[in-house]
Amino acid sequence: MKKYIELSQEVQQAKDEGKPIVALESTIISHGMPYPENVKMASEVEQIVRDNGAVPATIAIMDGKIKVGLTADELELFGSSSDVAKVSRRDLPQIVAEKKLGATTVATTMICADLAGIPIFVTGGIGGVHRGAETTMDISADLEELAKTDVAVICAGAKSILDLGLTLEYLETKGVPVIGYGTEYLPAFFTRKSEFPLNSYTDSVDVIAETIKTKWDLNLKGGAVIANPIPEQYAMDEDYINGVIDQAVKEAEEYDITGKDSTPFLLSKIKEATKGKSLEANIALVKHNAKVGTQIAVSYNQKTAKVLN
Ligand code: PSU
Ligand code: MN
Repeated sequence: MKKYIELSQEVQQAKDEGKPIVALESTIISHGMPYPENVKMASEVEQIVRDNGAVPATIAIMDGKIKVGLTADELELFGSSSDVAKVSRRDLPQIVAEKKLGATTVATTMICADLAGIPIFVTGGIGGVHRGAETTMDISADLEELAKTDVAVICAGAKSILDLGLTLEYLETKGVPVIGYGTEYLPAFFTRKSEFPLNSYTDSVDVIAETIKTKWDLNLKGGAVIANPIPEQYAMDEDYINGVIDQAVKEAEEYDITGKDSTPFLLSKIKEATKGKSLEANIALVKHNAKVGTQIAVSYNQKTAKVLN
């Protein structure tokens, strides 16, 4: 196992010193945003993590290794290369074995973070049950991962490219807590709320950290979703963005886009149709998640710190 994992110096040192670490995914960089905005976003998010008292660990696959913590040059490579595979749980062994460049999805980032002993992970949005899944069966591997891997994911909910109601139902079935941070409704990524109420919400990062810790203390396997709404000033008009998303979903059907291509296709269509406005919102919400997620990581770290003497 160990031979496949390579921690950056910064991450290794943080581990040795018992400092809080925040995992970050790389599919959002390679397949979720265009170059060069993606690289700029990634390095700014890393800095926000540092400024709030933790160490960032962006995760990606390279040279037959799971890299936990990337250098600036590696971030640039993953952001600018057109030759990066989108790696979900299914794809991980092949991309590692073939020593290809791979960007990790939420599911795979959870797997790798868990292997590296990092329980807190920040991203933009999770995958979920796609609209029409009752016939296509397109359900992101992210949900199954949340069911079984002990990593908490801080996100801005999920985009309404998905069926948000079914996504919540799936998470409930699998016993995955979805905790609203400062909201009683599931945030819909570009907008602060959806029509779906959450049964768990709080305004306190300490309560979130305590809840996650309690879950794992009780031996309840699996992750948690911490849903943090986009800051008000970046939120998009609900009718407008939903119209754009409906159109993108229709085009995906027309072009018969399926499988792992579906989410990246929809994201790039939305960006095109909003003339970059959606990208701006996307970047703002990831940065906000980085701040809140780091506060959770710091709190969690204090609660679980080994007493050193
Ligand atoms: N949603 C976004 N931006 C993203 C993704 C989802 O708003 O970049 C990425 C994440 O990496 C997520 C993946 O894990 O897409 C889900 O892909 P799929 O639906 O193929 O499981
Ligand atoms: Mn899918």
